[in-house]
Amino acid sequence: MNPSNANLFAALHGAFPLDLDAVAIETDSALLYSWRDLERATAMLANLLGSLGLPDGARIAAQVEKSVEALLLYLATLRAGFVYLPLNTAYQSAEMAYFISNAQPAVLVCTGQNFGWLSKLAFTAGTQYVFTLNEDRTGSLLERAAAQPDQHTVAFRLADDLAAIIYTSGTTGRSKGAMLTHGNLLSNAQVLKSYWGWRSPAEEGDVLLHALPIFHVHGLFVAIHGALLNGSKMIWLNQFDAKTVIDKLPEATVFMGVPTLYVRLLAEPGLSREAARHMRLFISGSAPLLIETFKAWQERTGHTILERYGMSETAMLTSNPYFEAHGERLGGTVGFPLPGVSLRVQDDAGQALAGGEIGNIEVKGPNVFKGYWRMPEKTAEEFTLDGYFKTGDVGRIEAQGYVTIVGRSKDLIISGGYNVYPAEVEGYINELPGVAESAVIGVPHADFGEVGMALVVAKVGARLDPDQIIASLRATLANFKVPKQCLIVKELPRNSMGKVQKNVLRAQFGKL
Ligand code: MLC
Ligand code: AMP
Repeated sequence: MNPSNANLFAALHGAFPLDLDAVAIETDSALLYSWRDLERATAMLANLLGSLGLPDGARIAAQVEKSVEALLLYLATLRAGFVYLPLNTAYQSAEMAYFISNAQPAVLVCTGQNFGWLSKLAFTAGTQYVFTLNEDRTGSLLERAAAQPDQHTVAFRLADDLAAIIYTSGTTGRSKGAMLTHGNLLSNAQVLKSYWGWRSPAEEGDVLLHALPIFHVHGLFVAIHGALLNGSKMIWLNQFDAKTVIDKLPEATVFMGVPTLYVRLLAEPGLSREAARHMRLFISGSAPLLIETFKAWQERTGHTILERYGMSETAMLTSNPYFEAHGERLGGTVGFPLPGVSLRVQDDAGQALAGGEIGNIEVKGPNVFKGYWRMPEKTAEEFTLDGYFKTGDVGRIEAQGYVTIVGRSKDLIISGGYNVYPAEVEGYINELPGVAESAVIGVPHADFGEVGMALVVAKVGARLDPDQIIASLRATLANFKVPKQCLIVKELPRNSMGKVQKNVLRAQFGKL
């Protein structure tokens, strides 16, 4: 028997409602896209990609502002069977140079404003085509696609074929591309569809209020696949703005955010039970949700936020229950392993720990990625001999099965839902003139949850200016990676092995 088409787009497309003229996406600037528009536009873009003579497995990289057209490019890439590579718009030239040289995309789509330097960079690295796409729907990508037919047969793909590469920074400072397959993404989306009780358009259909960036797992996969696989309308905000979200809540039923979005919404007097009356579900993830935020949200809106836990390498792993029959939604926990996900807690020697004991979280399941792009050794290091992926998160499993994350074994700062690897930032600081060494630590922050602080030691006889260090980093690194504070210190505390004791630094400087 021939295998069926496991292309993720085929499943999303199969879930489009019968009424193709119904609204699929409504933007905050009152643009309406019907399901037919999605169908035709993805066909035209897929035909454009297909007309370029690209080899199987070609990467289509995009560094563009959030827009519905950027979403269409993602869907068209799946449809045409290529591999999507989304890149945060905050990335600067050195970061982009690395991603492009490492991923070697055949096509790069960027904003018109960045075309000059990015196309030079991409062509030098062997990229064949560079198109532009702007927030206002101008640019060569759509111009070229407009001449293409609006019919397209979805490319045949196996579940194990690559659908996307998501770069996540590494503990050594070099980013790694997590390779996600059609099967990884579809299985995860299907599990979440039933676990979170998505309501079909035939009943009182769900409407997703989409306010997250679309270059990471949360906004691109969890939110978008959720809505599309359910044939649900999306209200689309190109940027997060707390007031606009509150204005739109009465038209929506589902909202997903990182904790910072909930903190900012709580700061708005307009957030009330009345504003959230129509909502069915608020979901939080990507970073720890403080119990104060969880409780404040319950008090102000009457809704209990559902917290879940995931990673770029694995998509979603655990979730608090939606249905009462599955249990209570417990603040401070990330809920239960999702159906199909096997999650265990081990000690450093690889021995299973009893319930309630704190250790390393390891996972296995159809959602777990295929490996790091062109890094077989790194991939092998991150898996156990019996095939579990080492998340780098530290936690415990409570008696009733709830998972709690208590920390991380990886040296990582999560700031406003974005990951910052201290090693990468320290690498740049250490190259600055007059710097002997540095340590970047995460310190608590009311808005972003956690932010970076740099502690820098000067070379003998050198004088360092903290503002100058911050200014230099701003010119090189994505803005969210730049430490919010820099202090010059005499020395860094070290243990007997010579390793910098970041816990000591956090205890000393964390409250500043
Ligand atoms: C912006 N800034 C940040 C920051 N975002 N600093 C630290 N951390 C962040 N996350 C800084 C900018 O550098 C700038 O500083 C100032 O804040 C204002 O910038 P802005 O662009 O106006 O900020 P804003 O638009 O308000 O963005 C904040 C935000 C955004 C919270 C809306 O960060 C965001 O959308 N975060 C969501 C990230 C996300 O989707 N993560 C999911 C990863 S997937 P200055 O000094 O220049 O003024 C994942 C897996 C999973 O983790 O489980 O989901
Ligand atoms: P990323 O590499 O951007 O995919 O980030 C994944 C990391 O985010 C995980 O390894 C966790 O450390 C963290 N994370 C995601 N969701 C949660 C959550 N609900 N609570 C705590 N940490 C989380």
